[in-house]
Amino acid sequence: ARTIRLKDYKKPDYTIKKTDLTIQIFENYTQVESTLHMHKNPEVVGFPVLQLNGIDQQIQQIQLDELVLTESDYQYEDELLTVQPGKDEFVFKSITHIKPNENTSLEGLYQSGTMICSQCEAEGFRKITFYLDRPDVMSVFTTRIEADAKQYPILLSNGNPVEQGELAGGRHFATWHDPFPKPSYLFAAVAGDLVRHDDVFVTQSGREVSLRIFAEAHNAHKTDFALDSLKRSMAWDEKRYGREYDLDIFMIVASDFFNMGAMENKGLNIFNSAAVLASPETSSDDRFDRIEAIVAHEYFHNWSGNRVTCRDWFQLTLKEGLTVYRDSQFTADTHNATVKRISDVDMLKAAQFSEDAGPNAHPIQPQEYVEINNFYTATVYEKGAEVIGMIHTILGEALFRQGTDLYFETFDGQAATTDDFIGCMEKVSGHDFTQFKRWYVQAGTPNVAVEESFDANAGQYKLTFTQSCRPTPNQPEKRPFVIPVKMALLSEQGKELPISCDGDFNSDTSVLLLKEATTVVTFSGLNAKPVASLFRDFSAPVTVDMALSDQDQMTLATKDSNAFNRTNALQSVFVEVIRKLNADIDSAIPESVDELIKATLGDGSLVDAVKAQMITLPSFAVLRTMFSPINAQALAFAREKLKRHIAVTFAEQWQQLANSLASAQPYEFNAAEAGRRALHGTAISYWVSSGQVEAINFAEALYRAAENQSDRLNGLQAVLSSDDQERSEKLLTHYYRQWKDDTQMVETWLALNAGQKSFDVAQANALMAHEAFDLTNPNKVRSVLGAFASNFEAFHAGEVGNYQFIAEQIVKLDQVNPQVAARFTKVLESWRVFTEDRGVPMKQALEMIVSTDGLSPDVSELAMNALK
Ligand code: B3K
Ligand code: ZN
Repeated sequence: ARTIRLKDYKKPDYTIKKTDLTIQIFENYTQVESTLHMHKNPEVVGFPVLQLNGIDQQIQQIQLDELVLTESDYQYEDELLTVQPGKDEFVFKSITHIKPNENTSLEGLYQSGTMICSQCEAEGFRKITFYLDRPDVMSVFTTRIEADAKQYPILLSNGNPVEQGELAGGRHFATWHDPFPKPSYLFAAVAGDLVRHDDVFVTQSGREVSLRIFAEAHNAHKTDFALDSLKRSMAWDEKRYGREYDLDIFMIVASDFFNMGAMENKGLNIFNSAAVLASPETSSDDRFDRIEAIVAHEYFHNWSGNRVTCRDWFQLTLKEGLTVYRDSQFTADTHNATVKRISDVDMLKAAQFSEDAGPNAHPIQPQEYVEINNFYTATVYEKGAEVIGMIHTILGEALFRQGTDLYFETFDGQAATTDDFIGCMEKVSGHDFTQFKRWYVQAGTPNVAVEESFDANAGQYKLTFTQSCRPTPNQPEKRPFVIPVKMALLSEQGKELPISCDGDFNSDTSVLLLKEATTVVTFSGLNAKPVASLFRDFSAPVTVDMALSDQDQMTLATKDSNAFNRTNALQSVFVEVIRKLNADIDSAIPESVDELIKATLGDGSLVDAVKAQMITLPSFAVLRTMFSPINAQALAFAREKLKRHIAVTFAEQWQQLANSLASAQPYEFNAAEAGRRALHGTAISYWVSSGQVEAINFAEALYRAAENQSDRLNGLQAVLSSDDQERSEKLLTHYYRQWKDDTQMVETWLALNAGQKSFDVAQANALMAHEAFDLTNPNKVRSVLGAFASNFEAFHAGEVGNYQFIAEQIVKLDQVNPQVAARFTKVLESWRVFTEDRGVPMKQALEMIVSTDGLSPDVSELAMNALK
């Protein structure tokens, strides 16, 4: 496999002004006829050969203008078709056959249940037809689809419908035209027997947009929430970013077989059914949250991604970082900004910090890749969004908005770069982002060590910030980052004090900028040592080391007016206790833990959702990024011991909350209600963990009486986390019986099984042999293997044979679906951080993978890097 490098980027020799496709779907194959109106780039001298990408194309005919080429006139090898046009302007035509029903990679055109659908990003279009399959080639598409009218009554593609009609032999056709030039990765086609749900959105300028969601019959009753989320997203983007929708139709199709969450194809989004279908009976609050965010994300791509797209795949974060940032603002505006920030940062720490610390670490703008699909990562997405967020933090809302306005205006209809985006921010603000841009090219999570000192006589408080960043692959040394520190100085009572200092501090935004390896800032006019509340709202994606007195820590954890920082301070106390228990399981649990829980539960100013986030112990996914080496079993025992301590100490309160937070009202999804249920679930979980029989009876009763999925899971998960194996099994059997005909509920059932503390290889094999399982369905695979691998107590603290098992599954899955298989190799990459008892078998499992013949570039790139 070849390595692609950013520094080798070259404009294309040819472009495609117009693309006309005729896709004829037959029983065992599909014929694709493609007519490309091509131009030579005027800057190019002579007549270079034309090389089109194409994978698994069975050539029927190749034509240049009127001339049908014979086999000696073209070459098709190594996924490239080479011809010699010898003209400035010409029409290239190809007729090829492809096999969607044999395409298990779910990239290109493939069969999903009863329908045929497409997934092209990043490089799937070349599996549909020969093309210049790169994002800087933008073309106007007209697509005609022909298929059996009974089997595929619905035929969809991008843009507007222009014609439809009947054909001989029970067949029919539909033609779609998309007036907006787009790269091939945004192409989509769907054929199926689908149920359609309609709605209407009137844009700010008064245009009516027809909204349509399509799903197979078994999923069709769950589309209301997505339609509603879509309308709210459309209104929000107008208000917050001035972005209006451009076509007359916006369509969403739900597919049961999908590699990721969803895809922003122009005017025709295709969604993983798990990321779009919701109902109170079958979707928990978390699921509602996620669906709303993904619908918004894909919709927002219409501007940040489609109208302005990426020049090349090294610019991926240009659209993904920005769009994640936009969807998180949408969620924050719609529900509760603090709750959203806490959960985003939690997810960043869990998924991105570990990536940044591992052998596949890369900057948000990678400099090279073998398989681009491996770079749709937490780094490019979530850290990319943090980088956009830092720009917002530095400039403030007004200038940031001017910058995005300028960006959308200037680059509309173009394929842009991250430099183009930053250039707009510089232009509107006059701020120099040269040094800031290091965030784009340097990998790794910076650490900021902070030291404080107070001079009582002078009334001066001094902070010394020292930043560093550990080496990452190919980057042994880093230059200092620009780090925005949103901050306050607090009195012991938690009151914010006025700031006067000699640092690069903006008093409008309360942001201090660090630019050097070491920055010393002196704050004056203080009568007593203040308590520093630094990196408020997580103003930079860094780790912070600061030794705080117990008293200051308590002030922050109970009184900080910034709820994010208050939560963070409280969680740090838990981490330190777990650290001690990890070193010595018999060490005493300090009283501060009890004081903090008490203070938090008794604080009437906190909303339920934040309370729940505050008192829930840090997940293993977050904890593991803070330990080196990780002794899996010691860490599991340590966390469990702290959990039991809190459970037992406050058993009475948990019982009381379990009762008082119960509600018989019909389900409503909103911030307050979801928050109530989150705190309810947390209380039940602690109560059950206290070991009281009443608690587990309560949880079972809640499960049985539940009329919505959130209550059901609050009860069921508490039972599953108990030691009562028999009861757990009984309830899981009951659940499956009741819901075995509901796709999303079955996926959840698989994940609940694989999420049990006692889950092991024998059970994994049994689950994969179950009628509910299907190796060709990514949701099912993720529900079993994904849930097992992220179940720290079972996977890492359980049998070491788990590593060999997952390696075998990766090798097997790689033959079916390389993209999904590659995701699982990441489970093993952190072998160096574990103590030898786990580290060695993890490494051996990777070696087994690497020694397998015929691996995909997807899996081999990640597995080989992990061993380097
Ligand atoms: N842009 C797609 C992701 C494509 C992944 C290709 N392997 C969905 C999204 O980020 O919105
Ligand atoms: Zn995206």
